Amino acid sequence: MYSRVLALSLVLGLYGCSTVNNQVEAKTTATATETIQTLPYIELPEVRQFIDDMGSKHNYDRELLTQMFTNTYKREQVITKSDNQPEVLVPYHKYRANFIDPVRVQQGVAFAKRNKQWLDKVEKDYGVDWQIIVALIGVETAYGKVTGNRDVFTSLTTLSFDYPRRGSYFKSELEAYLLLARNQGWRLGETKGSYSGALGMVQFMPSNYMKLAVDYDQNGRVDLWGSEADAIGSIANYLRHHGWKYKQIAAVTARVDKPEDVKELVNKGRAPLHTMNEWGAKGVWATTNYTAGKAGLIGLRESETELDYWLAYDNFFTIMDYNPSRRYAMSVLELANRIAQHEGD
Ligand SMILES: [Ca+2]
Repeated sequence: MYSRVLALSLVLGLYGCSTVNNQVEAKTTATATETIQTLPYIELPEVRQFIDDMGSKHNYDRELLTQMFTNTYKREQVITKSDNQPEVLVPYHKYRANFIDPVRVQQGVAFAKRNKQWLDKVEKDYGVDWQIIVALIGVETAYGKVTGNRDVFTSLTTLSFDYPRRGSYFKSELEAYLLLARNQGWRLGETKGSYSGALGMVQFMPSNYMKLAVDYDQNGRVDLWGSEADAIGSIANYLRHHGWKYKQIAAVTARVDKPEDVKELVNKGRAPLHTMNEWGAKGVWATTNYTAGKAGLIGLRESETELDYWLAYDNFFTIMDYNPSRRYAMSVLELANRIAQHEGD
């Protein structure tokens, strides 16, 4: 009995609104094993409202959506994964080990070699450094090898209607996906992506795919799964859109005289905090070639006990616009440097 009560309160917690209480009871049927039996999404009033909105706002095929939501059920794993992202949970020295290894460096060098014409062109067209683009594709999907095999419609539906913390964000991504699918002629339910609905070798969310993906090889369609040129152009377009500064340093290693004194300033905010002079006055010093502009102070765990420091410039925070994790941004930079070092090999 306990587990049924717990299950019910969990579901109530998720929907948390008296108008759907009947729905919740309908959705919750105790089985012999006291697990929750979920009904298809079409049973939820907010899903029917969503279909109506798509119809009136975008003249979207209501019958098609009704049919899709009638055959779509909550995918629990999507929620579990969204609450346990390695970007948040794993210390840097373990996190980076997933991305900075000789194989990924070598594959990055190979990717750069076979795409040299596009990478040369993209630097001129967009003013984005080639090695960052290659490293991003390397970290996101191992250069297009791991683009996700989950049906995007089910992932985005689950996150829209069963993940209240970010439900409105995912609802707008579901809307974007549906429009994108209609524009591109994709059959709903056949698009595969990550558990959060990210698409292709660059893992764009649908709204970014619509806004920022480009047909860089000019074959008449944007293909972020099959065309490395389109992936390269799209990432460059994204980074330029978010303010990438060509050939500017992204981060330098730093020494901190008294960590206690700057504790509050470590990993603070999403933009550079102080000028290098101001950092110097606080006992924070660049240990490698730096530029004079403003920087933020990044601290990441290089071992269980040790915190390493960096002074990070605008470009570092532009990478965080791609994924708002400092571990992620630092991994991309490290991988980019390694690939650039080995490019001539
Ligand atoms: Ca193309």
